[in-house]
Amino acid sequence: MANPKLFTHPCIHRYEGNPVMTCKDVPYPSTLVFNAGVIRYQGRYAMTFRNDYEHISQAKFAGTNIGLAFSDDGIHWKVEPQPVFALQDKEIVRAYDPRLTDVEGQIYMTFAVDTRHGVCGGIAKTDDLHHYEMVSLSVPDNRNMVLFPERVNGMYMRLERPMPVYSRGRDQFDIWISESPDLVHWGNPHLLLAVEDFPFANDKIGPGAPPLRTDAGWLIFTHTVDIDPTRGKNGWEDRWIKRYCIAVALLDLNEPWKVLGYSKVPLLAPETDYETTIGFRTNVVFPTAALRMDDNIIRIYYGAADTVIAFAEAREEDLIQLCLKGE
Ligand code: BMA
Repeated sequence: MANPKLFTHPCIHRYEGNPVMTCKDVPYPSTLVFNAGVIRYQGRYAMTFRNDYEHISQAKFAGTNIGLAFSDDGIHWKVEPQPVFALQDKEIVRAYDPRLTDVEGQIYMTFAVDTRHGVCGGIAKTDDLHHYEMVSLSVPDNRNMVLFPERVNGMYMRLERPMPVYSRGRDQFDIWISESPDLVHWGNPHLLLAVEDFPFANDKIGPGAPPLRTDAGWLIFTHTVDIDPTRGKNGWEDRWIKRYCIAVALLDLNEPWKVLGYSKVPLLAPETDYETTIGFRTNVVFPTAALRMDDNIIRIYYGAADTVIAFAEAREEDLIQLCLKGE
């Protein structure tokens, strides 16, 4: 039997001008523009985004790099003339899915790194968003790493998503939290949220946006995945049986490994044409940034159908209540 249809929660509203960035905005080879880190930068907004270029076949592209764009309002973006980040050598295949965090005045980008010996999580630092210095790379298999914007009890904190294929089986993957004195040495890991916590996920979950501080706790936006073998041809691939939704959770401010509550229904489920039918991988909404706007509105940026960048907004208080009440 097919999985049930999932719906977006009424507390969140998509921007009616979505998508806010597509490959048409990019002045260099570009096919898919999605999964972007967004921060406030020098009174404006800055974004680093994943760019897959030159479609070869099915899920194959000639390459992936990371582009940079600026905006006055977070809606209309101007892309810099050249990509700003790419990793490739004998061992490293590519870097992708960047997230940006301003940690106490220093900007860091976290990203996934495909290597010939597994998928790792990378952390780099930058002062100008054009130049990056590697800080650390995790052991495989790990990705979807995001940094907290401030230290907690003197320690840097990150959310991450190891992939315990051997013990849990493909793809029962969960969200973990760990800490570091210097962003290089990471330890004291705790399981934060497991895939089976979410009634609408049966596959895997992973961190999305870097945590956002509220008076009630850290708000985190995660992706949740359900698979349905009855799904077949979809997007550009012969077979794609996953659906990605967005969920929200609230963590204790001082002990962020304690979950205060989380949504038992999706916050955002793929519903619009740019999330469900137009694009490479349909039925994907993948959160990667959350910013507080005026009037305590939270704006969540997400990749849609692995093809474009969109955002949706909700009141901070509604998101907190959704976490505390569950639905
Ligand atoms: C994940 C990552 C993301 C992508 C998502 C949906 O595993 O590869 O980059 O957005 O799948 O395809």
